[in-house]
Parts: sequence; C-alpha cells; structure tokens
Amino acid sequence: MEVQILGSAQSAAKQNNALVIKTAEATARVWIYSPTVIRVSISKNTGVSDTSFAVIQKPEGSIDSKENSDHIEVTTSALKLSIQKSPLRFNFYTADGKELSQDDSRFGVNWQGTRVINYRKLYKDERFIGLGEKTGDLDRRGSSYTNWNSDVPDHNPKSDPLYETFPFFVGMHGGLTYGLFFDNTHKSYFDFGATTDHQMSWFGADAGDMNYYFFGAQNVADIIKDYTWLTGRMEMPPLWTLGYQQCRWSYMSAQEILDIAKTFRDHNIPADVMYCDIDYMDHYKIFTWNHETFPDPKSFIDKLKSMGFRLVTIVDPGIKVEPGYKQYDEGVAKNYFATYPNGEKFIGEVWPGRCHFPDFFRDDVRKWWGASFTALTEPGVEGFWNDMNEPAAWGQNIPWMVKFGNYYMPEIRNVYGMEMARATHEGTKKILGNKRPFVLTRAAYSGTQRYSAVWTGDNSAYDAHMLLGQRMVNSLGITGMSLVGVDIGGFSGDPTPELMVRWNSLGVYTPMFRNHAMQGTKMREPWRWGEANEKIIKKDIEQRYKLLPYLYSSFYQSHQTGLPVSRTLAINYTQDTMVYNPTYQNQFLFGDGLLVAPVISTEHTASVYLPKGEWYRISSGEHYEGGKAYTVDAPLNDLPVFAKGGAIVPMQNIIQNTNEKGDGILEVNVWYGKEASKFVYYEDDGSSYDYEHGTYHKREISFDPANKRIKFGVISGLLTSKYTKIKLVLHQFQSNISGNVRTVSVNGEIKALSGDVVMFDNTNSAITVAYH
Ligand code: MIG
Repeated sequence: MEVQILGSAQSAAKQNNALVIKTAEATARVWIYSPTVIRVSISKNTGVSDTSFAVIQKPEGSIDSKENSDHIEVTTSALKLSIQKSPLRFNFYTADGKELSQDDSRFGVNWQGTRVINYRKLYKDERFIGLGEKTGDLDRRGSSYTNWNSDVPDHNPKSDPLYETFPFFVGMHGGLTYGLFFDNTHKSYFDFGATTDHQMSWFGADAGDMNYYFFGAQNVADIIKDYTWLTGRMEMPPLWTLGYQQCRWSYMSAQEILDIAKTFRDHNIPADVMYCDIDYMDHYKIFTWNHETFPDPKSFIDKLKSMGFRLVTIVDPGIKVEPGYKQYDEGVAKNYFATYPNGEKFIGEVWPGRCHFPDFFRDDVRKWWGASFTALTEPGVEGFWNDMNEPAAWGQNIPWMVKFGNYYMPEIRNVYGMEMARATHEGTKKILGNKRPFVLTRAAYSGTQRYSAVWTGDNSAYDAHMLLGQRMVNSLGITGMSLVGVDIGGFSGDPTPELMVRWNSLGVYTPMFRNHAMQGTKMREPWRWGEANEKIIKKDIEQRYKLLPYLYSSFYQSHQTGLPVSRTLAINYTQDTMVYNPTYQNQFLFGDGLLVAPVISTEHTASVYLPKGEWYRISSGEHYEGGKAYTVDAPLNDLPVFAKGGAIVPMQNIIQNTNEKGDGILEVNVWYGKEASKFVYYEDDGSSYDYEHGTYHKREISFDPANKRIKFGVISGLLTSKYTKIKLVLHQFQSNISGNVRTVSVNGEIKALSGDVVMFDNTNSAITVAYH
C-alpha cells in the first residue's frame, strides 16, 4: 500500500468562483457557500466532478482571498480559512482569529492506498456530536464509526454500522463550535481520537475525494441551520403522521387490520395510522395485493378511512424475477435494473426469492418506480414505507462490480436508500396531486430529510435499546432528520408490560410515534397489557393528541430552520458539561419548551439534570431551579417531563384521530418564567401543499414578564384557524415566584380569571393579555 501525504502548493489561482491550488499529488479547490460555510475539495482527478446527492446549494459567485509567501487567506464576514502552502494545510478561524479547527500539521490530507483521509488536530477539551443514526454515547470523543448502510437486525447498543449514513458532525472546544460535512458516499470512517492516542481526530473514505463543507457558526443551532440550508429541509408532514401509528409484521389480512382499527375506536384510544407489512402482497411482489387476504383493497381502505385511519404499506426494492409480473416485465424491457459490467442483470435473494434491483440512480427508473405506486394509491394508500433499501439481500453484500447508473456498488451503496425514498416521494407526490405523501425509509444519506421520515430499524425489547433509540433520535436531529421514530416496544423480543408502558410514554415525545413488532412476537396493541396498563397507555396517547398544535408548530420550525423536534440538550446547552454525562445524555428538549427525561422501566425514580433556568414538572407543577441534578419520582404513569420557565405550549382537547375537528379551543399553556420568551404558532390544513402558497395561519405568541404581558401577534397567512377560542392557562403565575395574579385583561377588557384560566375569542388581530 502506498501512503502519500498532501505536499506543497505549486500554484494557486482563482478560477471563476473557486480558488484552485495544485500540488504534485492533487488539486485542491475552495468555494465559499455562505459567510459561515466553506467547501474544500481535494481530488486526484483533474476535473472536479460536482455531483452531490446531498447538497442543494451553489457556491457564491466570487471568493475573497489574498496570498503572501507562505499562506493564502480566504475570508468571509464570519470565517477565515488560512491555507498554509508548504505543505498544504487548511486551518479555520473565526473572523476575529479564534482557532476553530486545523489539519494535523504532519499528516493533513493523505492517501493510504485508494483511501483518502484527513487527520485533524484534536483539542484537549474537544467533544463531538452528530453522525446521525449511530450507537454509543452522545459525546463521540474516543469512539470511531463506519458508514456502510447495512441491514442489522440484531444490533445492540454498540453495533456499527447500522442502516444510515450521515457524515456530518459538530466539534466543540474552548467555548467554540464548528461543523463538518464530509460529502463522500463511499464507505467512510470517523475517528474522534479513538485510535490516535487522542492526538488527532480523523475521517476518510475508501475512495473518492476529500470533499468537505466546514461550518463556522458559533452555536450548534446555527450550525444545524446551515447544514440543513445546504442539504435541504423537510416539507410539512401530513398531520395524520403525527398521530399514533400501529404497525406489526404482519397483520395478515384486511379483516385483521379492520378489527384492530375498530378496537382502537371501541376502547377510545386515539390512533391515526395502520400499516401493512410485507404479507399484504402476492408472494412479496411489490405493487401487488394478495387477493385472498386482501380481496378488495379499495373497500378495505374505505372502511379504514370511515373509522378515521390512514393506511401505510411497505415496499421493498427487490423486484421478483418472474415473467408475467408487470414490474418485472417492464423493468426487463426497459433495462431498469442494476447490472454486472457486461450488462447481465444482477440477481439477489430477498423475500420474494430471486430479485432484480431497480437502478434508482437513473431519472427514468425513478419516474417508472414512482408511477408504479398507482397500484397502492388508487385503492387509497397515502403512506409508503421503504424497507430493505441498504440494499439488503440475503448474504448482505452485493458484488462490488454491480452497476447502478454510472457507479459501481461501493460508490453509492450509502445512497441507494435515499434515492429509493426520493423516487417514492417524487412519484407519489405527483400521483397524489396536491396531497402530501408520507414516506418512511430505513436506509438514508444526508439530505434524505427532503423526501422522507426515517426509523431506526430493528431494535429490541429491552431498556438499553429504548435509551439507545432516544439517543439516535436526538442524534438524527443534529443531522437534519426531524421526523424520526423507533419501534415503540422494541421490534424483536417481547417487552415486559412495564417496558411497554414506559416506552409508549416516551413515544408520546418521539417525533414519529409508531408501535411495531416482529413476526412471532406477542401482540402489542395498547389493550394487550391488562386493564391498568391500558389506562396508562391510553392516557399517554391522549397526551400526544393534546400536544398536536405544539408538535405541528415544532415541525414548522424544522421545515423553516432545520432545527429538530427532539433536541439533544447539547444543542441549547452546549457548554454545560453535565449534558454529556452518561446519566443525563438521553435527555432532550421536545420543541422549544419541554424537557423529557427517559427512564428505564425497572426504575421508579429518576436522576434528572435540569440546565440553568426555571423548570416545572408538567404533571405536578412542582418548581425546580435549574443548573442542578435532582432525584424525582418516575412511576410508570408519570414520565418526568418539565416545562421551561416561559414555555409556551399550545394544546387542544383530546380527539380520537386527526380528522376530528375537536372543540375549537386552542389551549395555550404558559409557564411562568423570569425571562421573556416567544413561540411561533403555526397551523395549516395539515394535508395539502396550499401552505406553500400562503394558506396557513401563523402568529407569534410572546411572554414578557417585565411588562406582565402575553401577546398574540397579528396573523400572517390566509387560513382561518380551526380554533375559534383561546383558553390561556397561566401556570405558576399564582405563586411567590411571580407574585399573585389578581386581574387579567384582554385587549384592555377585564376578564374573569377562573383558577389559572382565561378564555377569549381567537381573533385575527393582535391580542394583548395583561395581568396584574
Ligand atoms: O427482513 O418487512 O426493519 O420493520 O417489519 C425483515 C418485515 C424485513 C425489516 C424491517 C421491519 C419489517 C420487516 N423487515
């Protein structure tokens, strides 16, 4: 194996909007994408190939640089990239000269055989978060990871790699923050000091270019905003996907699914979604129905709809080799499948038996795939679950010489799932017209948030897996994926009733709330756990439905800014070392205002760390001064959830599914705080794309304790809210912290305060509530 280390610059010149530097080994290029985003690409190829599956932005038109005898400096208003010429090294600073990140001065960028690696300076106090769906701790310092999308059914809290690739991390040291996205789709590696005696951190890939984007914003939220600006943000999700989802491998017939759906209604347990796993198909042939067990898909789905349920069906990529099967015949006729270099179609075995694999790297194939969904949409399916798209085949590894588009398998394995999700999203969006499709994918790459939700694959029914799942949800949030779920209850194995109850209560605070189980496990639905447990599960699911206005507004924030709904505390409390403590590392903010502390099912008290500020347990109203750890009660019917002082949390009454109108009252909860706060309330029709053309209802709600005011700003958007009244609930305003509230006026008119509650009309004009 040959080892080559990037040597000295031989020439440097501006070419259009890039700075191009040549060494004996390679060509380096630098582009400015924004004041806080700089791209560096170092390639052995002379021509730069500029395809990216992830990036949707273009560089700025010009680059600002100046050169002296030993350095070239590229500057933006926020960043300084100091490029050392001999040997060529890339060192990043803030505009005012604080050192953010440097190449390792000895080894910098190098090639080890075909592998391309970047060794970087590791700071003594440096921590790392990110990489999306990865096991291990929140702080990734001292750990190493591989990206190679894989089907890992029996993974444990240490397994690596898993199903998804997000080569983006945030580094933090000396009070500074930076982000780095390594946009290389080959098998890739990240090592945060694990193998280098804490001398260096490094990342690299089996082949391809050293192609990265450096983010220099000085807080984690802004780095996430920049990363999602670069790679795209999610569309507004269909409202129904935020309800409770019931899945199983498999409900075996239409009748079984209808019976389950009816039982939800009979028990008054809210739910929105039922799933068909692989057994709805005829011999696992994608885009077919088993006509014995699902004799009339349309009337089946109509019945589900009449009960207020939506149906999601699974599709795998593998197309069964079987002449006479439509997708097979069409795919063969048009050459839509992945091939060996001589043109022979690749065959891998999966559920249907011998299969060909659609080449999702071709536009025509994506269009064909997308159009095939009419077999599902015509009877009324609205959600499309993409499984096995690592891609998985029995025996796992697809031969390296198999071609997809212009690529061989190792170059794009990590993107196959994303391109399948893209084909599914684009195709179903077209078919459904103005209706939002729901796509859920298991494999993913950076940028997948533009097309699909993800779940964390085949987890297991034990406590450590529940906690791992939460860390992965939080970590996926750092890498742009906001609509994320885990199999509530654990896919394989049977949860104890306690674990089921506990996990369900955490599911309330999981962006996508789906109960799913493997074939052969015990039935999992809420009523299978005894009456007392069913009561708790029901109450928790009801809490989810009450929270929908808050949750939907939080997804609007994801749509607008890329900030996730479930946020590791490292986003807002980056410099607080306690949030990385293994005891507290699973805690997260759910939206702007709520903090959730996951607790295992065998413990009925919890050690909880509350960061600086005021906190209130939402179930009891109890007040906690932040900046401290507490031991709190955590019985199975009361997961520790805290509202931040100043939290503004709009809620609604309990409905049985999101098609129900509810009582028209928006319950706006405000918890007293010493500092001013605000919340962007957002509503739209929950199902169409009209919001892209102004049909929404949005206003800022703000709390100003200094002036004793809660303000509902003017409305923007064309939609009239479905809530005609506002019920304002003032939590802990009657206390020695706030001073007792005696009178409340709404737009100057004195209102009756009954307990903590004041009611008024939800008018389109600004509303000022003053309390004295
Ligand atoms: O080989 O479709 O992760 O959620 O239930 C297993 C059957 C295939 C794996 C998915 C799981 C799904 C299962 N699938």
